[in-house]
Amino acid sequence: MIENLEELYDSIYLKIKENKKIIIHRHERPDPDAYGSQGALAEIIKYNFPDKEVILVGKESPSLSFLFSTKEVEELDYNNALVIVTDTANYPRIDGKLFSDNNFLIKIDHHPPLDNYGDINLVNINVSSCSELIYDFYDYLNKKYDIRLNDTAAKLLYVGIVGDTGRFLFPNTSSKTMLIASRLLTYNFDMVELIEKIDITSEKMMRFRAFIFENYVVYHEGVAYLKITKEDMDKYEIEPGEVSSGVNLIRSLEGLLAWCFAIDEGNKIRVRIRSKGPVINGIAEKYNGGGHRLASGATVKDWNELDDLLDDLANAVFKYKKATK
Ligand SMILES: [Mn+2]
Repeated sequence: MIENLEELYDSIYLKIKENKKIIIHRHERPDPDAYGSQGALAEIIKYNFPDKEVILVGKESPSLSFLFSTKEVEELDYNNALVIVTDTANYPRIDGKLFSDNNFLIKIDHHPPLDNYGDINLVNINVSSCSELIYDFYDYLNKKYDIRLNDTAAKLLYVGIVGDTGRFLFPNTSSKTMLIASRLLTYNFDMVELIEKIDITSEKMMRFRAFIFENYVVYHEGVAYLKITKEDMDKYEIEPGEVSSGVNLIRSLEGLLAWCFAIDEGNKIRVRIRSKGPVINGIAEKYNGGGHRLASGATVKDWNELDDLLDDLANAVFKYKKATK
């Protein structure tokens, strides 16, 4: 797949050049990388091709809407538009699907490619974030076609990388990630102010963090989980998406190797699984999910099935410990 990257960059560049109107999508419940990759790509296109119309769509997230706002669109807006989707692994998760089969669709993403819904699919799972991938794309275009990056694009890419790497702490952080971050910091934006804004936590979320620390359960040596019921979410007035954002809060627990948050969404229980070594996306796939080797999502039908999933995690942890002793 990697040897094709340059070909993919070229074909996407050609499509961008060919089209006057470009509509860029991201995934539902957007995180900093969804905002960053989507917004930066738009900035790069607008900066280098000022006569193009670039439209950003997607429901706003209250905590990230300071970065830029999106536009309400209708089906008519998609006439003769090129559609690009960033940071979105599968079709159902695309936020806003008013485009049709007539629209040429490009997927740019860094998740394992289970659903290549695009006419062109630029997927690289060896980068920290979709924002890093957008930077790689830009870097290639810069060398070949003298495409430039502006301050706003640099800021947005930085936000995306910081978000998906947990501030350069998660194992997806590579030396190349750091190099790119370093280059981005040569642009003119206030990094400190930006990170403080990203870090702002609502009071209800602060209280919910206390709930997390109070209620996680050590299931087995190296394995922990947290159950979150609808009542819990009502009590703290938080949404399932906000719960998921807390899954890394317990990662520093001594001895922990794999853990999950199980969130009761009414008709199903969504499970966010994380690991510090054992590969867990096979387990996620067994329970109607998938994802990265060390960060995946699954769905179970009830709490009993969650126990099965936890047993599988305990097994993976046991094998991992034996193999790495
Ligand atoms: Mn991402």
